[in-house]
Amino acid sequence: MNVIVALATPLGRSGIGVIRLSGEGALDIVRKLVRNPSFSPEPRFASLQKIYDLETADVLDETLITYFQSPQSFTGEDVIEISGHGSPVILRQIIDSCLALNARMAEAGEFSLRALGNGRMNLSQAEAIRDLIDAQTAAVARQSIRQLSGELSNQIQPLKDDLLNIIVILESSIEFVEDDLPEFQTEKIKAELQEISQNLEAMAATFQAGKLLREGLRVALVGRPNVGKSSLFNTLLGTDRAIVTEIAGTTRDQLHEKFTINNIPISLIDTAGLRETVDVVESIGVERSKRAMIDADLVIVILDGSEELTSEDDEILTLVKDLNHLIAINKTDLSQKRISISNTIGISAKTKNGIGELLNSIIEPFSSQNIENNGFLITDARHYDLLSRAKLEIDSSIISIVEAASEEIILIGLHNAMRFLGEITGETTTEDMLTRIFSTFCIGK
Ligand SMILES: Nc1nc2c(ncn2[C@@H]2O[C@H](COP(=O)(O)OP(=O)(O)OP(=O)(O)O)[C@@H](O)[C@H]2O)c(=O)[nH]1
Ligand SMILES: [Mg+2]
Repeated sequence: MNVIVALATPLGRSGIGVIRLSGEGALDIVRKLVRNPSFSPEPRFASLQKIYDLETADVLDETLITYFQSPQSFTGEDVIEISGHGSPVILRQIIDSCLALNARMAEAGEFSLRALGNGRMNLSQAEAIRDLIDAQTAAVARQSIRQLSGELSNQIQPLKDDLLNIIVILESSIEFVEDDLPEFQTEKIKAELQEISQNLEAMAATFQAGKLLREGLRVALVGRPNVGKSSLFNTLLGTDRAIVTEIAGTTRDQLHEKFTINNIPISLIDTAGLRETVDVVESIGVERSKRAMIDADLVIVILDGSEELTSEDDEILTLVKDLNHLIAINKTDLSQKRISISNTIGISAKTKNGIGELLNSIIEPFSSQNIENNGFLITDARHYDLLSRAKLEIDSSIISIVEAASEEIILIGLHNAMRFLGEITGETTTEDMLTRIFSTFCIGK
């Protein structure tokens, strides 16, 4: 394999910057950089080396060079890491020298792709490295580390083993037996398939929490003007971010801010109060509020408890009917009018009364998931999709068994399920898919 090179640390000024080379011949390139044809670094030991300009022989940098001999390296090939001073100019010059010596710039994720090709890790582990690097919160990083250590593949492997056993029994009954399988055996296979299906479903179900952990929850505050949306926005964030006045129609543009509830990232959106208006600016704001409602994972409708419900309130309540929503009655510190709606949460943005309860209600549907009990979560939509598809295929085979279909028919779903499970770890992944997946990696990984 040809030698690839890339900067492994972010581009910019820093204490050190690390350049990584991988491939047969990496050591020859480095020998030329250090102008020492017999340079033979001991694997896994750092050695202090000057790197010279290829043409002028001027010293470019003083570096630490570490050699990882194939196959004991990240990619499984000869890998060399050059730790130079973190000057973008110097690092660029060293990389250019490597390119002049016939290395080629690595593509996004190419180091990981080679590691996969050389059996150093499976696909879900490579994806875990990408997710770890991209993680925005400690909770996501923890899940990625668990995936990296093979937890996902370890959970899937026994299911694949069971599935393979069943496939072997069915295949051999086609090959060798004249009659159909005896009933006790098909019953047993059916029960085993049902168990596999349930296991896959349980794994896929953790994606709801996993996605939340990774992407956070978009929560939009909506209501007619002056009910206290911006006041609640500020109270939840604990800052005076939004302008609050007693004038109806204060908020025009949407405001977005992030905060967390029990480690769950929340993206909070304050919107313009919804009402019919002839004001051009305000009416644009109203349109945006409606869009924000549709895009949100959760809508919090705010009503003013000190006033009667208005037709505007009624309209908003109709709008959110089919959306995931909560209803909060604000201004409970003032004398209250009777609002005959069930399942509301009384709050006061001013005194902070009821805010704790509101926070709990926001994350309630997710806290019953494994988030606190530290379970392993599916965080990648690709894995979720494959698990769900594998389950559906198995379910269709179960139906075929119930319908006393032939072994050939039953096997179709089982082979498909096997292929989908194999795609998670990369055994049955096509070349294009790999290219697509690895293009989401960063260069130098
Ligand atoms: N007493 C009391 N007043 C509140 C409370 N929340 C908000 N207010 C007052 O209600 C008025 C409107 O508050 P805002 O937060 O600007 O209301 P809004 O829903 O964002 O209004 P628009 O941006 O115009 O749609 C202000 O005078 C706030 O001080 C509360 O819990 N109790
Ligand atoms: Mg406002």
